Amino acid sequence: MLVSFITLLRKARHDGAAPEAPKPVSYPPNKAAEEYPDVWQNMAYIKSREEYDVMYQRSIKDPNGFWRDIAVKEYAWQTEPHEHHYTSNFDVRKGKVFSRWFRGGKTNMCYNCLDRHVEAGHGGERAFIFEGNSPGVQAEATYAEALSEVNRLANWLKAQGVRRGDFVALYMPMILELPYAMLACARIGAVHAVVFGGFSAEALAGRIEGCKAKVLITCSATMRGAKPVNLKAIADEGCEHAKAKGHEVPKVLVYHNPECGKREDVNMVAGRDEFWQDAVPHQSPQCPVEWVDAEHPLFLLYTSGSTGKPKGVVHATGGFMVFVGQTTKYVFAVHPGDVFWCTADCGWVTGHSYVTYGPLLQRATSLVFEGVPTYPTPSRCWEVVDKWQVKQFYTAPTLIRSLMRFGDDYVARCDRSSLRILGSVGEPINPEAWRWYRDVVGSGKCCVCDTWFQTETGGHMIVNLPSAWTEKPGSASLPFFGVQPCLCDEKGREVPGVAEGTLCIKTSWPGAIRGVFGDQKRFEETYFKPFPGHYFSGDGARRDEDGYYWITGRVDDVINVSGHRIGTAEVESALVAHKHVAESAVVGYNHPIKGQGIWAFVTLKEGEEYSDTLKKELITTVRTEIGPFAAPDVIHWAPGLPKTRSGKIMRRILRKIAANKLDELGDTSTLADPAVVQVLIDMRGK
Ligand code: 6R9
Repeated sequence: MLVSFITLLRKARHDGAAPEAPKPVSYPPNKAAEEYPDVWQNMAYIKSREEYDVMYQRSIKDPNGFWRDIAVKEYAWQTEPHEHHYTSNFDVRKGKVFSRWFRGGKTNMCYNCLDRHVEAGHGGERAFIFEGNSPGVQAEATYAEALSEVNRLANWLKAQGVRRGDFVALYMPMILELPYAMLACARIGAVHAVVFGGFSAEALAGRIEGCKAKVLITCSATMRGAKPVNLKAIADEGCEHAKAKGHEVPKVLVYHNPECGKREDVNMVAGRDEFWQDAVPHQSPQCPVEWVDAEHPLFLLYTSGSTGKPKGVVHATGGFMVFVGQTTKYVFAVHPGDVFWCTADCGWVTGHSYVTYGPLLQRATSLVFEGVPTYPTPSRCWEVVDKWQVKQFYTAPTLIRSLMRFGDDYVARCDRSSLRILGSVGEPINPEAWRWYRDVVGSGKCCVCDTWFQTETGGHMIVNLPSAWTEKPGSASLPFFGVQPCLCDEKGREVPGVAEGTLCIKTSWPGAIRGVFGDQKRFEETYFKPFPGHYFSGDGARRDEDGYYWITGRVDDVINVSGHRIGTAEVESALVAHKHVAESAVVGYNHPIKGQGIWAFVTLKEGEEYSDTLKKELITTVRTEIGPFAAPDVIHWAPGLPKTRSGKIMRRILRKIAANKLDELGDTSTLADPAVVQVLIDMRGK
């Protein structure tokens, strides 16, 4: 009786003109709110999944209004964006693919990061903390100080003839001058192209030549732990190679790093090179802001795909600014004055979004760390956390696993009570690392926020908002506002509900890639042709009964064993679940019967010994964690894994070792430690 009455009522509402309000869905009780009371009560902007739902629904039903309201309320514009500012096309079949946000708006990223706060009376608050490679080397900069330094550099750049739309290449270590240089470019409308300090001269040359950089800003040298890296020598070689490719950099600005040798010893090219310390301090600390259209490019960042040479991903000022500011705010529950530490290098997108821009947009204090996490001891990160009272700590699973190897004592000896949010990014986080991160690093009192995004997405796409819902270890959970993910099958059809497929995005979001530099065709072919109508992420994912997304890894890393598709990340996670395993990397190799077999490289924890019994145990672990079909065919002991300086495992190399194609290893010079390759080769068959 009651039921039919409700049905009638609903029918009546449907028949009427007034649109029905979305029915609130109730979810299971949120344990995260109880477990992290301080985050939930005092920090979180979104306190429940219901609250998220309301905001999320509006963000996808009315992206134009949702983002405009935020943009106008929370950011400074010289001219506000039009009422209808958003247009896009993600469907190659309908013509050119593009995204445009905040059309009609004129703004400036640097103004929003610095001037805005200084003008509002917050110039005395800390914008940056610098922690050097050696403990004791440190610096702090207020918003007013950062602004003066940025302005001086901006004036120097202008004096070199750098104008709106010109490219400036940055090849720097993690010192404050790197974010300053990014901000100085943004201030005058120049486009920065940061090249990670771990790249070789050849790679640097390709990028300098690719964007025809008018200026290169670099540094004399840097220390990584006990190891000096002579950046200037690599930069010089890079400039030589770029010249050979047809582009000569007219001007090179060199920051003399006082921690690494005397300035007399730095090789300077007459007429081309100038020391930052000689050139910049003489400039005026005032520099007018160059207002740019919202779609004006903010930066170019090269990223590697599964094929071909690296692509220059282009991001636009307005959209990137609004999106990165909002993800920082909601995902890390950032408030003005919070000390926020993202360990990523500014040479990667995470450093762009969450070292330089995001924290400043939220008037937080961004910590810039030049060193490495194990120097002088594996306690370093937690000592830095205590010293500066870091509230949000954001890193990659690889760092967590590498510190896990050293045991809990290095963590336990530090206080860490300032921590509230522990972020994770870069790869799927295996539940073992997740638990160690939450329970040991965070003493069970911090939210772990897994954040899935890409160079191409600018900012977080799938995230767990802290304490808004219960975390599941290994799942990045739900889409950020305005992001519409979907899973597609191999025919390009969307699969609904609980499902697995290729992760695609249905519509544009403000931080979306605007193009591949100078190559619209490659842009469309890479991202929009594989699944027409969608942005193709290159990742596989699973959606569970609560709508949570579980990233399974790059689709190019999927192994097909006897018709079973197995995510390498799944097997790795299973292996790492074994108590003696520190880390593992799994690749496929040709198998005469199964099509592909599973080859697992396994790094043991300190002090554990290789044995055939342990190999059997590991195989049993995978059999029980996933199923017999996923059992590795080969366990290959790996004292170390070949990783890029950003911590990504170079599976290409592992595949060649597994396939015994040792003459096809390719370039190993960009590895953090190229020597591991020979060690792995020697361990083959052991
Ligand atoms: C931010 C960044 C992007 C690729 C991406 C995916 C992997 C990043 C992840 C993650 C699982 C996460 N990835 N975050 N996988 N969970 N939280 O790393 O950008 O260097 O462009 O790499 O990294 O495979 O496709 P980028």
